[in-house]
Amino acid sequence: NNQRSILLESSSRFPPPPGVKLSYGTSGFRADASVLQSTVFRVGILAALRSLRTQSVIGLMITASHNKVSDNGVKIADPSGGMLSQDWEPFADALADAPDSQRLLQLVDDFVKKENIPLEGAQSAEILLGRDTRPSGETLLEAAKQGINSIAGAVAVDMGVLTTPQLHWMVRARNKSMKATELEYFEQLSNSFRCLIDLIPQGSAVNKMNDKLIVDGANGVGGEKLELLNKILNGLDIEIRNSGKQGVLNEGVGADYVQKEKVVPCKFGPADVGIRCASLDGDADRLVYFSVLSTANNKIDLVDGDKILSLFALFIEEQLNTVNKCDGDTENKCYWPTLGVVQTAYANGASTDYLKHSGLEVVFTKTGVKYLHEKAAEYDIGIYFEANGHGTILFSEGLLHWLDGRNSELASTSKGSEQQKAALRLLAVSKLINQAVGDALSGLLLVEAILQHMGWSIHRWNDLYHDLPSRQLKVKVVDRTAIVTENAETVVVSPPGIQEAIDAETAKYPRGRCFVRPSGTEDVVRVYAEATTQEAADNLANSVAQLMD
Ligand code: NG1
Ligand code: ZN
Repeated sequence: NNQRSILLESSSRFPPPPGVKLSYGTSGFRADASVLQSTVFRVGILAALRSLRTQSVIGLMITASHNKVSDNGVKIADPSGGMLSQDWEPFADALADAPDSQRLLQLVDDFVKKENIPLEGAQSAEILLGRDTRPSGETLLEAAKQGINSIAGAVAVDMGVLTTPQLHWMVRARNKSMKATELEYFEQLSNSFRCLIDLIPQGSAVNKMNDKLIVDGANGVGGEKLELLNKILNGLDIEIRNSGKQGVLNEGVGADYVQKEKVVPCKFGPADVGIRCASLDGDADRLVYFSVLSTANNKIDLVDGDKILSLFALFIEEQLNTVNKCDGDTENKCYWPTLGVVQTAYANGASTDYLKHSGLEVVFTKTGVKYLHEKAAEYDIGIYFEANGHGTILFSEGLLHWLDGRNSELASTSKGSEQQKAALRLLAVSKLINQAVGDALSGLLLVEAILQHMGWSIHRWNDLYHDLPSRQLKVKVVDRTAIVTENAETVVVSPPGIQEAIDAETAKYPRGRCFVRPSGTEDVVRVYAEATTQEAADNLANSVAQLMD
């Protein structure tokens, strides 16, 4: 019939390159841009089917984040704005892998039956498309459109160049029947930021804090968007460097570079010593802070995702305690929401100790935002961050409802009280922080608001705890899938004997901690080691790396 012949015809125009096998990893499909046409076309088909199946708006983002500029990638945003549901990932792999149009058609046929997808009905599907600033993005976006258009009733809406979190936010907003343009996104961020600033307690050292923030935009989309947002913000002095295409995307710049290498990014130098600086990654879903050190050349004090998490957790906990202050008022319906903090094994041990000592509940998941997000969603307020700066705060509907009620009640009994202000602050945070996915721009505004609230400099913040020295290594092995881990990737269960050998090495170092796992995005095994001195961390990592051969 008609649908079949359209699919056959269009897919024959996007033959898969021979010998390329891709899989939908923790960040969708990623590869050298030159081999991605066929995959992106097919992900267009997948997005259309997902939209028909869920009867919701779906997102398709073309980006390779912090990877080099010649790479690209594609990933799907589900109706909630989160990552594609994990039970569709095998279908994504199979689609990308189909050797020819006939086999592709067969796969689609079978899947449509299995999932009961209303194909060729009166149903319609809508897919929002976004891409980062990579030059290959334009033609890949065209391939995605053709994939979408080969499914009857599916409509592709090109939202242009966006950060990954902007696209996820738009998908989420559309499915809540809200307007979802870039302007609405910027307005929500700037209004909720303003709200937090207006609620800063009298006497906070606000003026001292009104100093400049310098942001490294990774020569990508994040800097460009921050420039636009900055025009409608007030209460912040931001200078943006490495914005748009000033230099090569991610080369010597960006959050991944700064966090992994712990060095000063391009266009930053001695003149910036002591100033509060931040760095975004290539698609602006990661954020780290740093300050340039005066002493050694090229060295920085890194304020990573763990420390952003700690700052957020501290602030949220303080506000929750204030909202619930009972003031001897027996009528007061005190309700203690569950607050959970989610980390991975890459979180610095000092951060975990700090969070636990602060009385917070800390849980661990496997590496990959989809796992952290899922876990955080189990709490009334769940805060998650990877050490590399990807994370956000999730608020349950129930909690937001309770906060709304509490706020109205307090507005009539004790308007302007600290309790009411704390409720308003939490509501503002829920609007400022991106509930769909980690977002460097909204994260940055929340950090800035909290630092002003506390009257803290970046140095005061960085002193919350001191990172244990750590070392990360990559090891090339014949078959990385031979390494099987458990317990949030902290224990190797196969091959036998490896974990015992790692334990024996680790035991040689005071406060030593070490784990290995196969990377989900590169063909390597990653080794992470931590100890009380840099030399010890290096030695531990090196000796465990040798065990991998
Ligand atoms: P892999 O390659 O699986 O370690 C990396 C990051 C993750 C996550 C993903 C997705 C590290 C150690 N790993 O995963 O945290 O960001 O990429 O982009 O940073
Ligand atoms: Zn990214």
